[in-house]
Amino acid sequence: MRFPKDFLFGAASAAYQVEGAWNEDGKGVSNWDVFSKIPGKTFNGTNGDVAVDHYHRYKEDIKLMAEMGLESYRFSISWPRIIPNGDGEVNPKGIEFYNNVINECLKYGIVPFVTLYHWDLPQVLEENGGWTNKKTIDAFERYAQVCFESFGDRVKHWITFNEAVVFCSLGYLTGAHPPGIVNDVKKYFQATHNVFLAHAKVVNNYKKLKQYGEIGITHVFAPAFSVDNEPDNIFAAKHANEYNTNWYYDPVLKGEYPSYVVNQLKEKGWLPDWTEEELEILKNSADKNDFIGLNYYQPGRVMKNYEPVVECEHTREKSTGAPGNASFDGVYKTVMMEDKKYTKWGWEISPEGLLDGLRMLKERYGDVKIYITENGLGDEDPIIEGEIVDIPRIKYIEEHLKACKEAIKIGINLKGYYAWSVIDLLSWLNGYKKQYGFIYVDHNDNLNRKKKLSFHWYKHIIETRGEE
Ligand code: BGP
Repeated sequence: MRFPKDFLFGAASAAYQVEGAWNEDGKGVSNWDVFSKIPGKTFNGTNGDVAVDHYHRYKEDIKLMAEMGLESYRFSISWPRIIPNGDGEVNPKGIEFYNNVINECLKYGIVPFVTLYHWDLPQVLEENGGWTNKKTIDAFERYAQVCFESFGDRVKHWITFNEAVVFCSLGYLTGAHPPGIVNDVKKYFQATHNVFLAHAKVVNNYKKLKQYGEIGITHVFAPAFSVDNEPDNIFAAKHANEYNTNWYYDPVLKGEYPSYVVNQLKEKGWLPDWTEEELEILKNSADKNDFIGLNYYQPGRVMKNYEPVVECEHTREKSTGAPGNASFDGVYKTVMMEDKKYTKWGWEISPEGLLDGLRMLKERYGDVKIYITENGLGDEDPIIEGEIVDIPRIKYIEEHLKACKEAIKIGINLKGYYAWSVIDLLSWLNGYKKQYGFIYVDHNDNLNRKKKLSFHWYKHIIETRGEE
């Protein structure tokens, strides 16, 4: 079987992780510009001030993407580059930069797939409460509108937010992302609600513009599975799915919150402040979503947590995504299992988990259109005689594409696959050592680009549409 003609083969990046030029051409300061300079917050103090200098090298990078035969490039717009202080003046140089990127993609027939928010919030808004402040929703609406009006004639695929679960939980529960707040459960849930509301409003606004493109949101997709058949552990996995999947997917796709979680939040005093009118907005916008984007790296292997809930010490290492942590409410914990395979950073490699998870989604949300908006292997790539021989990455993506094919065969409405990442870039908490790209960046030699083995392999996959 070949992948259907309308299935998009893509690869992704995010502004803060590739652009650099953090204070050039009128760009405002982002929360990450500030946070990454606080000692101990990032790996060895790495930050995105220069990143891989995509801001100055986008032409060279997009040319390489074209050479690879990439059909679509998922990238994000930096909000503070467009509106430096969050809700004030628009920066013409910022508009110009993304016009250039978009036009460069189109020149080669590469479809731009644009994320509006991949975590770099204007610092001024962060200081005013960030996503816990409802004023941020208004500012986001305006920023999105500026983007639609400036680029919507050429951009036909929009993602509002990338991975709300990550920036909200790491921002307000573990403190590993800005604003670096620890164990504030009330704020965590408030931030999630505000994000869903901002998403719903922006979807409504987009539809009113009649630009005839598509819009959706990208969520982490980490379906939880019980480690065994023990009822306690099965319950723990259900609980994890309620909090990490249903809480995020239901308000978007069903327009309402899962009652299991709502009831518990009520009891514990963690329910976000919301109005009837806001809940109505969620309800009315649900069927306007054109797709859901899934970032799939690994499933969760879950068991009941028998240890008492203690205020645990939060470290950067504990927030980097490897299993082994108790949930914030102490109900379950994620564990590593002997019979599973893991990356060097402890992330499980499980193409089966993707397929099983997609089945779960279909059961709950029906035939919603799906893009895999991120999937890939973080590795320290082997260099042999000057060549980057990233065979483990090829194997990883090959297996996950196989799972995608299976999914299509069983009737999942899957329309595209975006490898993370198109080029080596900054990992938020792991610096530059954790590589994901098809294109290598030499940090010892002027950030020069070099094609990895996977570059040629992915080109072949795209050319043959994955025929085996
Ligand atoms: C996702 C983010 C990406 C990217 C990826 C890999 O959560 O959307 O921006 O960072 O994970 O993560 P890491 O760099 O931690 O390995």
